[in-house]
Amino acid sequence: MTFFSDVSGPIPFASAGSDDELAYRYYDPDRLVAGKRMEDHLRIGVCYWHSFAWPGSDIFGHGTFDRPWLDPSTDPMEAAIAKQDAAFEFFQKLGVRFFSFHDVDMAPEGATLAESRANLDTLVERAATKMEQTGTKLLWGTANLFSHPRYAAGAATNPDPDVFTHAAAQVRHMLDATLRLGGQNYVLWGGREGYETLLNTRMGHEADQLARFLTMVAEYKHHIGFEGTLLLEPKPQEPTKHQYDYDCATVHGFLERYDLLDEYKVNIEVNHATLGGHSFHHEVAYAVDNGIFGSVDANRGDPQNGWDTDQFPNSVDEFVPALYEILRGGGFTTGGFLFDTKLRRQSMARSDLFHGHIGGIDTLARSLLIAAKLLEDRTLEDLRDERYNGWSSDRGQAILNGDVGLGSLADQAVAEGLNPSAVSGGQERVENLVNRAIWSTP
Ligand code: XLS
Ligand code: NI
Ligand code: NI
Repeated sequence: MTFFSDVSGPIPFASAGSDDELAYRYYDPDRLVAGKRMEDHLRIGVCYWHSFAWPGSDIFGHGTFDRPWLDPSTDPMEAAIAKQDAAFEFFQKLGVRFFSFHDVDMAPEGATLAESRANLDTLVERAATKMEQTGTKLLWGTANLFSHPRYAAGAATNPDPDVFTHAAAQVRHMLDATLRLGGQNYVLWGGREGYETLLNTRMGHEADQLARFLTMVAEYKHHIGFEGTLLLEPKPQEPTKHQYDYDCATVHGFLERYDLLDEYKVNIEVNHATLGGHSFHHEVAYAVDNGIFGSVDANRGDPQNGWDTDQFPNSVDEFVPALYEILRGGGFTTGGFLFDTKLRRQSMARSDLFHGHIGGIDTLARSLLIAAKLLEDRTLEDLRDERYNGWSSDRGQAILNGDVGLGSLADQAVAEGLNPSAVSGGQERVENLVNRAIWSTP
């Protein structure tokens, strides 16, 4: 059965002047950017959950979307098969290489863990065939440890070790499934790993539990020979009032504390960065500079409200600086840009899924071109080099290498009558340089 018959696909690349709405203006997979194909830079993926498993419901209202595969009167396995067909038809027509899913997005939960496992195995085998036929790849797999009521008080951080054990079963199975499908990463987003009130919470105990869980996951990964990257996805809150994986710096500190830095990197979501009071640029720069950058969930929030609206990215201004840091760090290895994006509830037509993705992908493609130019021209690097130049002096090196202590350094300052003058940070100038690169890149 065909679900997107209005769109023939694959979505073509058209020139910037074309008025075809179902075409890319900047995303040209084979175009070389800084010596690498655009497709290999961006590694675009579509998410199964918001795009195919969600009917457009919100906390005040029912689903609005035209998604025949979600018809509740259909047998759950048949519905899951139709959903998979719709998803793969969409991936192919959109012309992107990757996708991601949670266990429960792909297959219905059974009455027992064994039944859920059997359902998932059936759908995973079917996905494997489709992936082979279409050349689609799995960017990452993950387990949903937040929707079922048993996880209301957390999965790994639940006060009940039986819930921890249930979560372990789900993750073991999804790691097996991710390995089976040649997944490039495995993600853990701890939506309920946090607290609603500290009055009933042992925070230290929960941190130890989480660390044990993550250690077990890493050991199991090696045990089965999964070579993908394990990724934690920071988010400050929502659905819990406070999530332990608050932001990149918090996750980094946690990994260091529990000796897990070699095993995990981060999956940064744009809208989670802004929810945490940071910019996306900040989170990426932090991760790159601290060697934990892994992958990105590309979406955006709405500045007018404070939650995870997961809208399709449409701001080149927001993505250029982040893409710049990603390129500066050498680009993605196993990661990519996953469209963890939701249509608005009023965007009911199936074709809206294409419009959302096409606009978002073009935003990334154009941002990539601009960021690559900024890096190539050394616009920011020259400026930064100059700004930190003093640190290559004898004094700078002696400080950094630990050759000098506070006392002798202070003695030098006094003996020299040191009185350094302040230098302009030139923020407006550098902002103009970035804007000029944005405006002048065709
Ligand atoms: C929710 C998260 C979630 C993860 C996958 O806010 O973004 O969608 O990416 O569990
Ligand atoms: Ni996400
Ligand atoms: Ni999110």
